[in-house]
Amino acid sequence: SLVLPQFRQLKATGKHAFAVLIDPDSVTPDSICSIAQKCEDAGVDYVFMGGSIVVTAHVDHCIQQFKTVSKIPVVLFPGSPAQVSPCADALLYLSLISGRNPDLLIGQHVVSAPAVKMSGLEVISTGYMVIDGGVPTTVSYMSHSAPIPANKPDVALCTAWAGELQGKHLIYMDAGSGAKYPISTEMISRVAGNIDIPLVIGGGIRTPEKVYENGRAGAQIIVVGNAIEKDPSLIREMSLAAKESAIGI
Ligand code: 1GP
Repeated sequence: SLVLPQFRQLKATGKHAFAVLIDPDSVTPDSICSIAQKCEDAGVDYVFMGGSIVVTAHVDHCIQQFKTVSKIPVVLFPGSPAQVSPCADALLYLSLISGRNPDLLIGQHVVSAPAVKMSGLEVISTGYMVIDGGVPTTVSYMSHSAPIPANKPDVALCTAWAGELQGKHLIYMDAGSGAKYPISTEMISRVAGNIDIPLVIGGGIRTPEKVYENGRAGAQIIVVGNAIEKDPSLIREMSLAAKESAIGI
């Protein structure tokens, strides 16, 4: 079944989902099966697949391997058009709306449009916003774009509003992989409480407590990559924390 209606349903019912980010560059065909099994056992809701710089060309293979073990929907979170794979369930069609680099707002989209059309993927138009996480991240370097300052929730909200007004289906606020400081709950609640589309939060989240806080602040989907790569035993508690953060509506 389609992924975006599930995200919208989360927003409508005050429920929250947990997503594990898998960077195809840091897994092997064997290790991906072990991660898939752990995600399956822990009741993970989604797997986001992608990275800022994929040097390997095995995204297809990673997803196929993953799917031999788990039925969890795989959502592409591509760092470049080369990462679009028809094997996934859906594609976050990212436009870097916090940046001012036309290539990442529309240029790469034009180049990849034929491949995206032909892929048959569910395309989820995503307003992607990078928030300053206290360390220069790959995405800010690669995108030639300054992140939104961490202490400017109003700038974040106006950016999210602009994305919503442009017809984006989803807002993804990201402090960047390995961020020193994850996005503040103040900023999350400011944005989540004032938009009508689902909100994804990621970057620098290291504990189940932080996952829970982000859910309480109003994020529909909470994404963790690095911390789980280092310690896969966190998956279960984090997945549970996201579900326990549900807000009765
Ligand atoms: C990065 O939001 C993701 O794009 C996840 O970040 O690897 O720091 O969890 P981490």
